[in-house]
Amino acid sequence: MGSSSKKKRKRKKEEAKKKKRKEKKEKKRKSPREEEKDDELRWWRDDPTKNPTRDDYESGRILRDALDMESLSNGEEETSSDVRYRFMYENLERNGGMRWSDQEENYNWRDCDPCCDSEDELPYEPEEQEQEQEGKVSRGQKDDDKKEEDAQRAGASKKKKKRWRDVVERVRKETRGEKLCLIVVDVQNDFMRPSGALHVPKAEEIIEDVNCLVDVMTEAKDVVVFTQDYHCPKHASFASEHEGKKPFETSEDGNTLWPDHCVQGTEGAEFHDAIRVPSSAKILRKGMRKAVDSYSAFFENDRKTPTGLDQYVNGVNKALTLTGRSKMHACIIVGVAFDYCVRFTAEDARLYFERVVVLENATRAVGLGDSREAAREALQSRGVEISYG
Ligand code: VGL
Ligand code: ZN
Repeated sequence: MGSSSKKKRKRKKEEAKKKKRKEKKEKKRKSPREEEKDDELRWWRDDPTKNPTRDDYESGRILRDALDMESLSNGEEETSSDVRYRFMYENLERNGGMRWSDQEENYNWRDCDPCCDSEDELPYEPEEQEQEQEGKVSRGQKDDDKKEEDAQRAGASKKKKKRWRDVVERVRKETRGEKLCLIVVDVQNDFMRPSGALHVPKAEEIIEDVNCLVDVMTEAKDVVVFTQDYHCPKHASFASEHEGKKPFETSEDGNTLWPDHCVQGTEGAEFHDAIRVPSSAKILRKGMRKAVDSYSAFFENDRKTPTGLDQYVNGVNKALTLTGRSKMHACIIVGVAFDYCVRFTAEDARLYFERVVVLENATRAVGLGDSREAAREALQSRGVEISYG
């Protein structure tokens, strides 16, 4: 008797547990509202106007929408690179620059975002820094010659830094004191070292200038981007992949062929040791796709595959605007090579920045044929400023 009633109780308990589990499961199932939401998403996914096709991208419709330039459109048959160039030209002609919504015309970004945490760290006190320098030299004289030499070198580099700071601050002043963007192009061993696979003549001379600029702009909390040419082995831009072709000749389809360079994982692809890459910098790798080269930091050489830098710039701008600051309107570009990656990066940068300034003495050119002059002309015609620091 006792044991059967025990069994009964046990069974009842188990049934109750089962019921509870079932109820829990049912609760887990989607609520009517959630199912409705799912339906909405299904509808969104199936709606051809909301779900862009490959053709939408290639025809430039997506880009046009993204750039909010419907009014400039005059036909769906344009390719996205046509659209981009027309966008650039029309804006340059009509407005003498890009069109941006400027609610915060006189907004000074530094008013609400000091570039240093403490007052005495402010990098905008050039006179005080000179005085400090003089002090150091006199102490060096008292000690020994070596110290004096060190101090002199430090003095020269401080002067250099001041010179570059003046350039940066002039650009900042002319763009209402906003946050700026610095793009340092491809300062990697293969381009910078005389022993590098694709040494750009005299590239090593720009190291100190690039470091000064990076320091100045990092201290001012500007946005600093380093690009890194980062090819897979057997990349289509390598002459070695084209039978009978030598480096610096052109391929069957008219592309310049290069020695094997900046191969992923090799020392040649690393940034030059003497270049200071701050931890806060954005590193943007490009040229990873085997079949397509990427000179520009914004779009690959097919002129329609974005590298992601456009999204980064847009994201920073969105964050700035959401926090009540003005977005970036000016971009400074340095690095190598002036006639290739710097040139195409600067041309494309005009899509995102009202002002693009290439500081030519912090760049060096490969110099194939008239590539340097061609680059200068192309930059000038696209409204890129070539300046010196
Ligand atoms: C570059 C040629 C090939 C450059 C990169 O950084 O300018 N040039 N790959
Ligand atoms: Zn390359």
